[in-house]
Amino acid sequence: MTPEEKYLYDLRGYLVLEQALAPELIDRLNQTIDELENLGDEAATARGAARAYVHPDNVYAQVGSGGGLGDYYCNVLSYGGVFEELIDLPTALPYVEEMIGVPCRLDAASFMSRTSTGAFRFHHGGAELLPYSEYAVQDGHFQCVSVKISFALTDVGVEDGCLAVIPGSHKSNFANPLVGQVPDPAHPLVEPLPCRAGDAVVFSEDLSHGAVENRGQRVRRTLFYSYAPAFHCRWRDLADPAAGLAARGNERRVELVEGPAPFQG
Ligand SMILES: O=C(O)CCC(=O)C(=O)O
Repeated sequence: MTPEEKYLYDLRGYLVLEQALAPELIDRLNQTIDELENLGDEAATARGAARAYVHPDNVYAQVGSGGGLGDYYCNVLSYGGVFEELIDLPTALPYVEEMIGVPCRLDAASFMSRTSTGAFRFHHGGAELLPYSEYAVQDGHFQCVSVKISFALTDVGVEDGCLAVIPGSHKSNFANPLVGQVPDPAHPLVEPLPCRAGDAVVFSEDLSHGAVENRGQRVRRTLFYSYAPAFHCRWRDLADPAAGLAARGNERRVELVEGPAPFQG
């Protein structure tokens, strides 16, 4: 990270990496998702890409009404294929490693599809002590406990329900009045982060974040990859790899998925 990137990440709690995904990689990711979406639920599950549909009683999600498959998340690592290329992406991983500051691992990866009227309410950044997401700096080095990357697979304007954050909230010491609310892009505390397909937002999970309502007709496609210090466990089955990962011979990917030895030296 450059001195300016360090300063900005510390100040705001996130960095935008423009065009972190090459156009041909975006195409292959979207083609794979198209293929999976053409499968029924059972067939997708059999391929390792089980879909979890968002239900109206979800505490954080406002369910979209855009038709098609509706709003859902799905595992991507247990499918494998092109999604494995993002585990150790050279344009993004070095940022994560520096933000975590100790041996780290992937603890979750998922795909999210959100349709018209869908949104995600603000969470975190409310001065709570969350052992799984604390933002910290020690002796001039980041020691973040959870760093997430949101990869845009489609262009996402504010009207398409982009990610929204409250910059600086990862360091706040008072209750966050906006937690639990759908981000209002016009609110002075809220910063919507419109992206082009291929852009990545790297953020501390401690930052208050959510997504503004999708008021357009386009489906928003996003991949989330989440990293943590090596001593963390995985989020449920969200980082379970597809069979044969080790045999595919990329040691760094295997190490990030298995988790390196947490205490070295
Ligand atoms: O939709 C987004 O960009 C945010 C989603 C999110 O924060 C989450 O799924 O935890």
